[in-house]
Amino acid sequence: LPDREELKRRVALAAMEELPGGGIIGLGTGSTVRYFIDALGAAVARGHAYVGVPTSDASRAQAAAIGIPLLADDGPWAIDVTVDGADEIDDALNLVKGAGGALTREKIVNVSSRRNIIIANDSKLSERLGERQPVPVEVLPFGHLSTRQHLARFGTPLLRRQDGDPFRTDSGHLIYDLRTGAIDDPRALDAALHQIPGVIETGLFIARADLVLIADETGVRRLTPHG
Ligand code: A5P
Repeated sequence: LPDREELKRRVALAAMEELPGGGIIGLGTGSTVRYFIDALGAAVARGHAYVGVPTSDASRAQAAAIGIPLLADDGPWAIDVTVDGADEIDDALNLVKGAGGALTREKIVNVSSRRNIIIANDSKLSERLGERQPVPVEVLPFGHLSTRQHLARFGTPLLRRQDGDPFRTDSGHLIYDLRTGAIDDPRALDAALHQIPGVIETGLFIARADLVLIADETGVRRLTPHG
């Protein structure tokens, strides 16, 4: 049986087959996308004219090290396809993202892309978002304990930590992981969270996936928003 890493590799290779022969490619973040960036680098080495837009310093460093040409962080970019991971995926292909802390850059790149492909394995599928994952919320450090009080109206906010210290995003912000339980209306929750001053972005990606590729032991399934 294929192990978890082999499933990540397979679904990343399946995403390669969805790409045009060249163009501007959004590079997501996470352990699944790492395999995709490696494969894209191999394609560049074979002569394909791909240019990347990374969603994190980690993905930028990985892509640069294997010779993928990259655009600057400022944008604007005319991205043909972005390939990214996800932490939870519902039946409507809405997503929770941000377990890696890259949610804001990921959302900016996602909405700058003509097409968005999500790669994951079947452990990420949920009937309703929030069943298994908290919603990451990126917040400004200034006044974050006040922001936290507002977040607490929607669930239990937990300040993300790393090695004992508050986790900092690539942009220097904090993350609250908001445990909500199963979310009835993810679009409404996303809108409500955006009303809180200090909230920069949420990990709820509503109707932002054009294709979801799911790896399991039997192969790679293609899920599209309209079935
Ligand atoms: C990064 O902030 C996240 O949105 C990732 O896309 C997500 O955590 C997927 O990561 P894995 O592929 O490692 O599960």
